Amino acid sequence: MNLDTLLHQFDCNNGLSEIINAICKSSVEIEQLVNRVFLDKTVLISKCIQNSSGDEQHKMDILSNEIMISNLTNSNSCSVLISEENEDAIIVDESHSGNYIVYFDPLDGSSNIDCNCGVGTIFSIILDNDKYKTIENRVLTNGNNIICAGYILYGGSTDMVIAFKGKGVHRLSFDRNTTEYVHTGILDITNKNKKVYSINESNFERWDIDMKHYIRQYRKQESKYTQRWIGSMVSDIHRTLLYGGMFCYPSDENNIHGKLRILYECFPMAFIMEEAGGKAIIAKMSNDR
Ligand code: AFP
Repeated sequence: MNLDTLLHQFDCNNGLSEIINAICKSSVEIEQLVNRVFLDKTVLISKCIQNSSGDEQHKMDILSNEIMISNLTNSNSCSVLISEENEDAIIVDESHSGNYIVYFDPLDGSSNIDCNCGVGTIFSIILDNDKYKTIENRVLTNGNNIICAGYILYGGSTDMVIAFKGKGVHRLSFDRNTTEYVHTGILDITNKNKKVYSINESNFERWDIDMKHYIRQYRKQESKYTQRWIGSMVSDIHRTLLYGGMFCYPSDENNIHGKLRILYECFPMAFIMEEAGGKAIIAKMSNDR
């Protein structure tokens, strides 16, 4: 089954399938950039400026962001685009405007790109219900309004994982010969039982007492857990979905609100995890990120 058949099966209409196709088209273009990263190294991974989240922005982040914005705008289905790489929300011109707000991180994990680690594009989509309200009153304040979220992992192969509300999580793999995404499975974490905990344990000394206590349970010999941390959320979540286990990034003394961005990383990944039968938990909520 290819992507079009899947979208048809799920009655993705009113512009939703156009948005997903625009994200797919973008992923194919971003994939080509990622593949060429060592050939055009000086251009593609040269460091640039800090983005709106305070992260260092690479040329790759900027190019990937431009690709996403251009394809999503041309889908004629989005009213607002909210990108990790842009300070402000992008209001799509009336002539191209549609019914949905799309959130995205065009290239998450880009600080790992120099060593050929899997990086990814993360997105989530909500219906733009009330265009008469100001943008501040229309954007996502929790993950419950998401109708579709997913990510594309640019790794050994390029995989798209996409979740629709109430319809589970689907994995599609990009076939470079036919240049199509092909359905390669339904992801259900409930029948995966590898004992892996995924956390940046080098922050241990900076966690609060409860967090230390929680992780010590995994460390115990009898727990039989092993630890994995790539440091690229898309790769770490992908492994967790496929094998089972847990992923977390707690706040610490240096990052009192946590490191991950709630709109671009936490909400979409929590949505995917829950659709796959898993749990997503937030211990402390900050309004800042
Ligand atoms: P970059 O996009 O700057 O590489 O950040 C990636 C990320 O936000 C997320 O994908 C990882 O899970 C997390 O940072 C890794 O953080 P540490 O470097 O602190 O392990």
